[in-house]
Amino acid sequence: MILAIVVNLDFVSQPTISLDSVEINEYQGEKLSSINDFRENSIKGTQKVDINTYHLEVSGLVVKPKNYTYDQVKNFSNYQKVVKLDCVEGWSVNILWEGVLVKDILNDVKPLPQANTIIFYAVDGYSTSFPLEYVQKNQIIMAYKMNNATIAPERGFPFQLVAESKWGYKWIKWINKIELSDDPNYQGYWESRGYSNTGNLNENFLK
Ligand SMILES: Nc1nc2c(c(=O)[nH]1)N[C@H]1C(S)=C(S)[C@@H](COP(=O)(O)O)O[C@H]1N2
Ligand SMILES: [Mo]
Repeated sequence: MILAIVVNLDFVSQPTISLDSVEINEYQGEKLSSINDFRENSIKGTQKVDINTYHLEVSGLVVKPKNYTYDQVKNFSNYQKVVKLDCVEGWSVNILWEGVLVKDILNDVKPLPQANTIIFYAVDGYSTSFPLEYVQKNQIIMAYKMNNATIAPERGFPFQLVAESKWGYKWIKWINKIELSDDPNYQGYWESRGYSNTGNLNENFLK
């Protein structure tokens, strides 16, 4: 009898498990592209990241280098906005992104005064960099959701950078490391193959 009561209480106190939302196609009256409208042209194809062993390393010229789990990254304040990604190949996608601000992560690790460049690395060996100012003066998001749904493995799970005002090759997927550096001439994967380092949308992407 007592046992039955204990089992009952146990049942009542089960925590609520929130399930992931499905993709939406409109946000505040604005039509969104589908997450299937992207073209898959990643340098090594889809990367499968095991979230149980995943860490985001934030290191280099910082006071407190850190390793974050997926949940620890998601625990920073969450932001969402609609931004269009333009690939140099001529296609584009308008997506509702949700994620954390890169500058909130930086406030946690505290860049040293001589840091002037931020380099992002991904599990496929891809990398790209920006002047530190770009992420400090703008609301640059590292996204874990697209159109309300968790980013799919082929789209960059766990994180894709929403590099607004920059060409698609700056929107690094499968991010696993952020490095603060004093080398403004660092060249990422496509940048070292002839693409401009600034990658500004209003400029030619070829150097
Ligand atoms: N890690 C990684 N990130 C990447 C790439 C890549 O090959 N590897 N390709 C870039 C390019 S060229 C574009 S246009 C966008 C497009 O995203 P998609 O590959 O999901 O279409 O991702 C960018 N991020
Ligand atoms: Mo691209």
